[in-house]
Amino acid sequence: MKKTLLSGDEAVARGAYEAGCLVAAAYPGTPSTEILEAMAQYPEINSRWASNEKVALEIAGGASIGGARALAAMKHVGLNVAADPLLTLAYIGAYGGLVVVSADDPGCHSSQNEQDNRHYAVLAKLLMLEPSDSQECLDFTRAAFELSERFDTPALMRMTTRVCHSKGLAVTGERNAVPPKPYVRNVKKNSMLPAFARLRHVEVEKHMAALEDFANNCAMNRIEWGADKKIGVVTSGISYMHAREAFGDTVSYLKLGLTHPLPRKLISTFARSVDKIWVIEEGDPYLEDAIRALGFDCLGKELVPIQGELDAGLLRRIFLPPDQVRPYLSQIMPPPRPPVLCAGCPHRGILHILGQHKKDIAACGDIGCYTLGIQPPLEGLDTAVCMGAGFSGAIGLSQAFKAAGDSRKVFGLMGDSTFFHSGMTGLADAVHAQANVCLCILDNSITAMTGHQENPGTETDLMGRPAVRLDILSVVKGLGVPEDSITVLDPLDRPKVTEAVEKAIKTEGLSIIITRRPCVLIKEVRKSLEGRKCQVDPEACKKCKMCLKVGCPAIAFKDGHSNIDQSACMGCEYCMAVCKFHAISRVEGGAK
Ligand SMILES: Cc1ncc(C[n+]2csc(CCOP(=O)(O)OP(=O)(O)O)c2C)c(N)n1
Repeated sequence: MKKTLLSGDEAVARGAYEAGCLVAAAYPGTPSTEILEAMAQYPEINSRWASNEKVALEIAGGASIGGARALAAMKHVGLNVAADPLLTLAYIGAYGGLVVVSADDPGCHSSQNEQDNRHYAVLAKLLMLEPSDSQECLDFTRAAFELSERFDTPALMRMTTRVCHSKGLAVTGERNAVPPKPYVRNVKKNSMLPAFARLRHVEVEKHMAALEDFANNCAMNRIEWGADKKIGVVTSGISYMHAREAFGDTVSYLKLGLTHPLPRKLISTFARSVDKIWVIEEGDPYLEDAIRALGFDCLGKELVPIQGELDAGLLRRIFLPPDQVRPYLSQIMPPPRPPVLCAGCPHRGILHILGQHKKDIAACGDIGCYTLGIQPPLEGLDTAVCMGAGFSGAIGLSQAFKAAGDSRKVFGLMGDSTFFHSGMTGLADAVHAQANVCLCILDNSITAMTGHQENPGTETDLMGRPAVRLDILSVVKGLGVPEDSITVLDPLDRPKVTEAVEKAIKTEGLSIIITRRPCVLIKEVRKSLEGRKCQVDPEACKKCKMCLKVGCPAIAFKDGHSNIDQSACMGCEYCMAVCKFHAISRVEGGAK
């Protein structure tokens, strides 16, 4: 028996490895990213970053149809992108076990919403498992592959940030090298034409009924009796850990691990055995609604918040009398530190210039590091909705402006990874509709915000294999944008970016700006910049604070003038281009 310290994400990867998974695909997104990064360490599994979550799930679905055990992982909003194949793969079922991991983000640590993806299990009619710790992540993933094949359904592993990122000891096992099943052409099962889909739906309902019987009796759903039966807590996932920490053995628990289909018999047995039911769950009243539908009264969302995360201290404050609540939080809180673009970030240049033109333009942003350019002092963007909306939203906004007689030019911005994820389709529409927009692709040669994952624009893939690098300029031209409407430039070249933006404002119709400069945190880039620093001459500084407007974390106003923190400065020199008084210079002796 070997115990290993694993995060929940690493434990899912280990569980998939042990279950004999052969194919894995994902699109990065916190808190799910580390699952595929960990899977890439097992050469037995063909792991890759897909260009988006729909593609990832379709790759895994194809592998399952081909008889191989397969996994697709994504963050919660990624499941929206993958929802189309998800709901139909539920009808096709699983020949090779098919596991879909959704990592939800209660509290929006790094997401644009707090959606509770347990609803997807209901909507798509899927088996759903909710692990509470790393051991369960490993064990449940192994079980998910087996149950997926046994009940002919994709299995949804629903995790949340604290389960994904907390580390715990997990007992690891050997790999069960399940060979792929022989491929069988079976159009009635694998082609969801209406006539076949109607028949498959009947099967899906049968599988769900059989799964509910299983859920009522499986070890993943268990009653843990406490000191007495006055209070019965119904809970799942991380909420179980918080409840245990808050109440220990003073209450009884119904700990649910297989949460779709819900074990209604088991819930009823538990509910009848206790005097009062507390439902402790993050997010929506998923368990609570089911309990009420069974005719039991309970305490849930009238006390437990729908928004944000739970913790043991919060649960004690909610459920225990004040004299039993001991202080739980530290009295000293760290000062708030809102996220900002890194020192030397190439996106800073174009965002700064767009911000300076904010009266003449509106700019639709997207999801990536550049989203940080919405906030002061940059204020270079007006909107952020979802991946891809930077381009398609710009088309709609420009049409609204036209209808309103508003002459402002609309810009749309996104990064290279987002362009491959869901920007190319928006661009196709912009070309087709002859939209009056300027669309900007901020190519920093990597998927930066989630921690530098490969994408179709990189020369290697997740497993370090050589890959075909797609050239964004060629893609843009291939989608029908004439060469004279495209400007390629360095985003920190202030005069050129200013000229390109001002030209786009004056030009009617579609124009494209592609900015090219690699993320400053890429190891080789960082190394090449070693020793490159800028400094302020206090005598020459006129205290105009223009350099502070670029929002660089290395620049601060101290001792009556601007200062550059040498330990943070990356020597990008954008502040030098902004200072009208030439008070900023390169530190002599630094690398050129
Ligand atoms: C549908 C969806 N999938 C994944 C994410 C997570 N995510 C946020 S930003 C980002 C990367 C964006 O990369 P890129 O467009 O290249 O911009 P960069 O961060 O490199 O500037 C990802 C994957 C998300 N928010 N939504």
